[in-house]
Amino acid sequence: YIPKQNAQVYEYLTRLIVRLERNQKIGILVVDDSLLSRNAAVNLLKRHNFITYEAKDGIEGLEILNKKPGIKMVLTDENMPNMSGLEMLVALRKNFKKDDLAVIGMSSEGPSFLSARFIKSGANDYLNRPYCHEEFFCCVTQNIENIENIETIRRAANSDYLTGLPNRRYFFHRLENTSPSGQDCVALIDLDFFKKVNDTFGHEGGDQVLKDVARLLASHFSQHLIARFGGEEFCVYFQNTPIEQAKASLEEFRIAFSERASWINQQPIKCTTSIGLSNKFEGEIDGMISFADLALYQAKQLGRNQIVV
Ligand code: GH3
Ligand code: MG
Ligand code: MG
Ligand code: MG
Repeated sequence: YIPKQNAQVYEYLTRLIVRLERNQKIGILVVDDSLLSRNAAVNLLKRHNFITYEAKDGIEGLEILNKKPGIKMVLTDENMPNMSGLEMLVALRKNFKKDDLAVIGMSSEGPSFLSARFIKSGANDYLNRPYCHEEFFCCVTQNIENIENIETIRRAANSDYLTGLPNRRYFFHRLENTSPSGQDCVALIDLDFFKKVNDTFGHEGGDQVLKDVARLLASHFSQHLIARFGGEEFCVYFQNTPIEQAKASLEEFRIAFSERASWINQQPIKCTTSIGLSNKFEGEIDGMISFADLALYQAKQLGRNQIVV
């Protein structure tokens, strides 16, 4: 129980409680050959609810990092047998980027430029020993929060706010280094007469249909890359899928969507989709999407609510 009168203390403690709850899911690895200083750090981290892992040298540290998911931070000593902190840092940065895994260098001995060497080798921060508890927690919390903020920004940048689906940016980012194989195909899915839905049921009604179509797409094509491409246009990329198989599953989706309704103010909204599908490509994914777009245009011309390959 925290008396509400003291607003500042109240706010601070509330933030602390939220933080402690979130920490329960965050793994921190402590790498140090000295049992004494390893224990000191681990005990402090446990006090703040973190999941802790321990390693006595760089080699063991790398092993744990590759085995255990959910580690967001490594606190490492420099001087250790077998593999030093700096050597481990250079090795782990090949797989774990600075934005995903925070590394904090620690040392009590050694030259004063050790902090600079840690930072230059890819560490996020440096902590001198002996440290006071307050200093330790500030450093850990600050760096964990930086990682979490980047995660939040990345998620927001890659997904569509209304439907929660991946957006166009994410779609192309994911396929950046992919050249379509003979077995890939792509579908463009566009809602029919959607302007009329907005005109009849308002933007709120239109938004509801968009959320529903996104959910149905996600359930039908969970194995594939889906994105909201634009206003009422969606895209599915079928990797290693024969076009007949893609067409059959799109047909199932098309019928399922046309047979259900969205609801707004107890009124049903019926809607259909036109779909263009293609496996033709001229070098790049963009080319395949252009062919799917042509097919989609034909589907509209032929009367909508159908698939054209
Ligand atoms: P067609 O069958 O030829 O595709 O006709 P259409 O009416 O679906 O196509 P058109 O391109 O004329 O209209 C698309 C509409 O989608 C216009 C735009 O206001 C609406 N729209 C785009 N994004 C959103 C959105 O996020 N929410 C809502 N409610 N409407 C949107
Ligand atoms: Mg040491
Ligand atoms: Mg449309
Ligand atoms: Mg459209």
